[in-house]
Amino acid sequence: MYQPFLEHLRQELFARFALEALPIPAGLDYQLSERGRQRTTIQSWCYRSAELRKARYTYIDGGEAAQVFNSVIYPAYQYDLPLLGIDLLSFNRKKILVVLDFQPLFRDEAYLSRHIEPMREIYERYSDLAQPFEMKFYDANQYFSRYLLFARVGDPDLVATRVFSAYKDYLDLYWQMLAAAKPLEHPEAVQRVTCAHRDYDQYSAERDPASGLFSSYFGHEWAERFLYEFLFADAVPLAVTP
Ligand code: BLA
Repeated sequence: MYQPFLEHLRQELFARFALEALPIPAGLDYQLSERGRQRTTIQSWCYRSAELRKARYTYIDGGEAAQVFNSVIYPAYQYDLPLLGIDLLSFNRKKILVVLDFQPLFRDEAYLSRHIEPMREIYERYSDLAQPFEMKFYDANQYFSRYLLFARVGDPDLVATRVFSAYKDYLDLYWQMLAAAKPLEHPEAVQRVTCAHRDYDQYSAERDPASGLFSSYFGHEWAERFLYEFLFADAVPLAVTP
């Protein structure tokens, strides 16, 4: 269902950046789960370039039962740009959730007007995809912007049309902003961004709503490794779980 989204991101990344593959720990790059008759695969890719310190994406293919495309793009530390966050989910072609955002590293007005305000025009064109749900897992005021697209899509046909179009527009804007970004000059400023990336990973690893889903398909141990060694590799597990 979301393969065209993956393919579009892949093409954009390869066309715009001199990518180098980043290694994914053994066993985390691909996994197969067989529960009854349902085969579910999870596959991930990860790259870096001069402008991007980490660009990762993951596809879960469980046939009709589960289609998930998830990605985070982390710019190099010398850019204080938001992270590009993508989470597209479909379960049984019925529960379809799309989330797309430029995830702010800081929340001061100067930062938001520089890095988040540019999203506004696109956001307003896709207001049907910005639905006012309460977040259950995350705090909407941390690492999410006011121009977040967050929608439950009732009609699966809208994914290939409306959602894909919004996705392409947000990505285009993100590449534009990255191309125009000026590298930070002061080491302290770069250090502040580095810490913000790490805090984002820690926060995200601890709250990831997919943790239960990974465990149910691939086991608890695999799920923990996937979260802390791949998805949010700068996070440290807080407690040792039995
Ligand atoms: C929600 N994301 C979810 C849910 C799942 C995932 C299972 C819960 C859906 C539900 O039952 O309501 C799935 N999350 C994943 C997967 C990965 C993951 C498969 O990290 C990794 C492969 N989530 C992100 C990113 C964003 C994001 C980058 O990983 C930013 C755009 C957003 N996901 C996001 C939000 C929700 C969500 C806002 C709703 C959570 C809530 O209600 O608090």
